[in-house]
Amino acid sequence: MDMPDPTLSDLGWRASFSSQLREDERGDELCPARVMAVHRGWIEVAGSGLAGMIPSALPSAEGAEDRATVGDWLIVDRARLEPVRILDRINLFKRQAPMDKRRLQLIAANVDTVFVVTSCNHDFNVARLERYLVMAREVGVTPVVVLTKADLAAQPQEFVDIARGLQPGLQVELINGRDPGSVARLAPYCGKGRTVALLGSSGVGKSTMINSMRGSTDIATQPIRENDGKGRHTTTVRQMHRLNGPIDGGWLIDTPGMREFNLPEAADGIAEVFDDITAWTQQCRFTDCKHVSEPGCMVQAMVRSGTLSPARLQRWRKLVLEDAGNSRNTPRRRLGSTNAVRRNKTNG
Ligand SMILES: Nc1nc2c(ncn2[C@@H]2O[C@H](COP(=O)(O)OP(=O)(O)O)[C@@H](O)[C@H]2O)c(=O)[nH]1
Ligand SMILES: [Mg+2]
Ligand SMILES: [Zn+2]
Repeated sequence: MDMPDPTLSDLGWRASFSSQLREDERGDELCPARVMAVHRGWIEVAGSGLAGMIPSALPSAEGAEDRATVGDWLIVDRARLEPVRILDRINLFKRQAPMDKRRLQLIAANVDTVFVVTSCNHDFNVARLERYLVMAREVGVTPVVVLTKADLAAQPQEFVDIARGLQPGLQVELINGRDPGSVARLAPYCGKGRTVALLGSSGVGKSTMINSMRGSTDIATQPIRENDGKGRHTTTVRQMHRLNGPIDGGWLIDTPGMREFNLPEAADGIAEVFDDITAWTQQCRFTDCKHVSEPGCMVQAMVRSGTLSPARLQRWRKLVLEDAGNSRNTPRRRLGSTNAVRRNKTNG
């Protein structure tokens, strides 16, 4: 199907990138281009009058984040077809590599909204949902919970109610990913130049909803294994999918199925997703309160009064402990901010 090449603003170009350009980066030799897809050793880029594959290696790649990932804006040398530098990102999704926890894997950059996708069946898991929400908040991107397979659940509204209850104001959308009429409700999150990343386990229906949103069938979907409801991983290359069909304008980024992932650093995200508990920890009598059985523990008081469920406290504790463990391996940001031990008590 023929479609006009996207303009820079179609691609998501905005003032915060413009302001980073030097005089010589607006011309014929050097120009901005967005990373559309990442392959082994190669990246696909698109800019004004520029579209194609270039090598992914950057001249000054020192840190773990100095690699191009999907959604990045690069300065590209038009004649040599080589990347010159990465423009400062608005945000960056990353995770610890599954095989090697010390290695960082970059997932997507410059994302406007993240769809946290889960289905109205056995994949639905509050703890996992919260981990994805922590990830989105940590990165600073607004999450929207998308519940798929509404058509398969007897009482889909029950899933919606549980998801809505996770955080005040959390946006939750219920869809049948196979039905274009149903996915149309996601259009307000898309639109010209907007980038949406999809996070969620394999098999929840990410590729299916992308196909329906685009009015295409070209993204491989995979039937889930009947016995355990878990999907196999079909998404290998990470790429931006252009919306210019039923939903017109914007980009979707599918991510690898992340049934298991470790948050590299998550203190801020945890504090946001569990802002109620975080606030209570500030009111405990002791600054190093472990919130177990200390006198004057506000968190335990909230459990006793029925305001905080023990299960939610448990999920919070698990994430905080995990983050403390991860932060030890990440020298750059050793100190989490969710932990009351580190609070400077100035009042009371
Ligand atoms: N009934 C129903 N099936 C769906 C829905 N969304 C996805 N599926 C099916 O679930 C399976 C996994 O979907 P897929 O898009 O490959 O999941 P992904 O791994 O998240 O990309 C496929 O067989 C889809 O047809 C939905 O909303 N309703
Ligand atoms: Mg998929
Ligand atoms: Zn306490």
